Amino acid sequence: MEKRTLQTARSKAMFKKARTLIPGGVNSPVRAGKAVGMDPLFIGKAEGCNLWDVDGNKYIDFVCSWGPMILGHSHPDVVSALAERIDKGTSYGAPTELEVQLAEAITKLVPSVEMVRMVNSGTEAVMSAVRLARGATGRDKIVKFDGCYHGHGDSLLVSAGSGVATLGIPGCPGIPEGLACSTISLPFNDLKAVAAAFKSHGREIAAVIVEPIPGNMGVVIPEEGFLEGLREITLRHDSLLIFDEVITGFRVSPGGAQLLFGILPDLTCLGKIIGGGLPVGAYGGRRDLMEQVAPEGPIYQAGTLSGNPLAMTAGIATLKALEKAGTYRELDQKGEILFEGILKAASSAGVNIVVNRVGSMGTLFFTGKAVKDFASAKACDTDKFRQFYTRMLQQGIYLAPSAFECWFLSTAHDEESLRYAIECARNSFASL
Ligand code: KE4
Repeated sequence: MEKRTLQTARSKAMFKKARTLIPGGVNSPVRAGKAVGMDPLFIGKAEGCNLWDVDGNKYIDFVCSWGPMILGHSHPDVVSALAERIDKGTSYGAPTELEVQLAEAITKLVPSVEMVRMVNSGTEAVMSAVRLARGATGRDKIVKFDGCYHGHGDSLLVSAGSGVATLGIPGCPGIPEGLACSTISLPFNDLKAVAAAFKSHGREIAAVIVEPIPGNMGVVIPEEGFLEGLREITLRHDSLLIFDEVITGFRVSPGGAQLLFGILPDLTCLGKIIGGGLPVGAYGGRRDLMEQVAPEGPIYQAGTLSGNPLAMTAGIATLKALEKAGTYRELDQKGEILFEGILKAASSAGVNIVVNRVGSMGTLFFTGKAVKDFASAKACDTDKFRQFYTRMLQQGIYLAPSAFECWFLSTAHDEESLRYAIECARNSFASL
């Protein structure tokens, strides 16, 4: 493989200054690249499936801003909708027709969502859904799963995935013991453990929250009957089932994982794609639950910029573009081309990898064994991942700097970019 040493002087200089002003030089830890031993690149612009860093290096982007950019960057429909809206003001702190339009689109497409509240991030969506579940049931305990990440809300930063797993942070200082002990974290795909938890604490458990297809320990596929089992056991104990679809919502189907699997949770958390790259989160579900949220009901949640007109505009334009016939079949086909090609390349290089993929989200694990929960994900060879990551970046392939994240594809990734990525993977495997 021709070794291309990236010229990143401007990124380095920016990072040096950023570190004097921003913790770790980044506004979100996983971007720092600590896990792969590299300083972050500062991005100057993005278009389609490409990013350019501030030194002018071009990359094919498989991070897609950690999921939101399912149409690729600077999609013409999104850009023109924002351009048309921008001179009408950026924020009013008052209701607009736009938030009603986005709410209508979400409630039409996501099977279990009868009513929805906009917030500004996935974390806020999860925090609000958990508070609602606790308020509606009068119970305190929450069940989550090891390796699942539900944002940085206090109750959920227990045995979390994503950046917490990437940085190997054991627990997190600053979370009151009284709160942390209200969270029970169990192995994903382990219904027996769930049954045991309900046997011991059933009447205290407000809700089970789950990423229906986890993306934060890398992609892990729910085993046959696991999600159905969660639905059944929560119903039996008058607990609520919360699907955290911040990643899977509008990613794996027009109605998320709940449409794909035909399971109706009581509450759903959304984010990423519904903002089209601008800050949007949302939580919604059964009307009888959502009507307990202020000002309709007593459970308080609020936000200065919730329903922001520009964010709504980008979200509406994104969901509209995703309605194009065949979009999800095309995304799935692209995912298959990419990961089948990478599997073949690894096999011919004698490198053991496992790929877990659903549609246009997937993860490559350096292991010869199945990856079905956090323990098996953590057992993978992260050192090999680090080497692979570096070699891919040197060839112009931009991956998440963590073994515990997803590769995301967009409608902007064309056959040529996928073939090139496979070629780069072949070169990288050969030099491992
Ligand atoms: P945000 O608060 O970052 O918008 O969403 C939190 C969140 C909630 N639920 C799920 C399933 C999520 O994946 C996330 C955030 N995802 C991570 C990456 N896997 C965001 C990247 C980052 O932290 O910078």
